[in-house]
Amino acid sequence: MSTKIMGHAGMLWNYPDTKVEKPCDGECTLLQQQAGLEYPNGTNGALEANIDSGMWLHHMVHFNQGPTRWDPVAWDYGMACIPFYPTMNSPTKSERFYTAGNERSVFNYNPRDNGLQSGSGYALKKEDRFSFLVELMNMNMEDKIVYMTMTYEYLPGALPKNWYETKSVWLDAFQCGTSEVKSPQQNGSFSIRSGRWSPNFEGKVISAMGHLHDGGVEVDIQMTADKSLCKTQTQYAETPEYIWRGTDMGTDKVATKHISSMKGCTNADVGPVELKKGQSWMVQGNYDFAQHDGNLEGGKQSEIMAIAVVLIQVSPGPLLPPGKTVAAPKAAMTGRWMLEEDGSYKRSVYD
Ligand SMILES: [Cu+2]
Repeated sequence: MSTKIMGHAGMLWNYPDTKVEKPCDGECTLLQQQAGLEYPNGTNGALEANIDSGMWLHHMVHFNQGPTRWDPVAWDYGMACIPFYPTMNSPTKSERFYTAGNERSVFNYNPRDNGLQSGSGYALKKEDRFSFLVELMNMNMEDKIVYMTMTYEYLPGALPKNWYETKSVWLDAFQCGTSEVKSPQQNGSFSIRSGRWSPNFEGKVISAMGHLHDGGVEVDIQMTADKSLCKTQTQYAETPEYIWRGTDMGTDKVATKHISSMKGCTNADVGPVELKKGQSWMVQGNYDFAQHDGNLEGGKQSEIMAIAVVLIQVSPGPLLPPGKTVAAPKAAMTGRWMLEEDGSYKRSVYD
């Protein structure tokens, strides 16, 4: 499964692809998925396009639109949720269920591996429509052709008997904005965090995936003000593909070692935990530029992120959206980090 993208020297910024092939036309159950980036014919024998050859899967968001789809967190923002626009989606008719940065995280919808007796999966329906929002970076001076790939493991047909469906919860330091936050510091350690989210459905927590930019140390996912679900730590340059060996261009300095995976919020790590109404969820991204170099643009730390997607197991059948009305645009700014005139960073007043 692939989508052809023309990469030019520089950035392909939030490219919407609304014609994404699904793994099945009718019903099937996704067990696992992972995004990737590949060259059409391989470069130096390698098919994978990664930082060692100057190609970066900066960010991708996987949307699913359909009659039973709605996005639990973006629901509170309604039409004020910007990322849904480029792909002609809306939080009341579609949901963000998968995301990846260059670390190419695996989402495991069925971690228990009990054979076919019981399990959980993201159950696709015939009416579902896939779309991607893709951001790629090419650090080479010449154009490159790469394919963004999506690899699925799935069971054909309807959700097996005694299985549960999954729902993804998207927490973000700049929820419903670009997800990109201006780094509040140029050096040392600091944190960025989202506003609080009150669950509007209930289920069992399966696992969570975190996303930070280089310089990031860990993602702390909190269920309530005094209880952390788990912390997921960044791993850097575990394989040579994640090491940049190119030369810097002026004041643009790319880090040598890049995030290659995140560890710490698997099903085994989180244990039996429930997502419940009355909790107040939050994601915090902890950064330390003294421990890990960030990427400089024009001599300054480039934009950073703190995202967590929490996978929840729910009973099969359509999960109804909450009966409340969509919030007015002003309330939709809740939790947004605002850059003040003096260069400092403050949480939005609507928080
Ligand atoms: Cu990112």
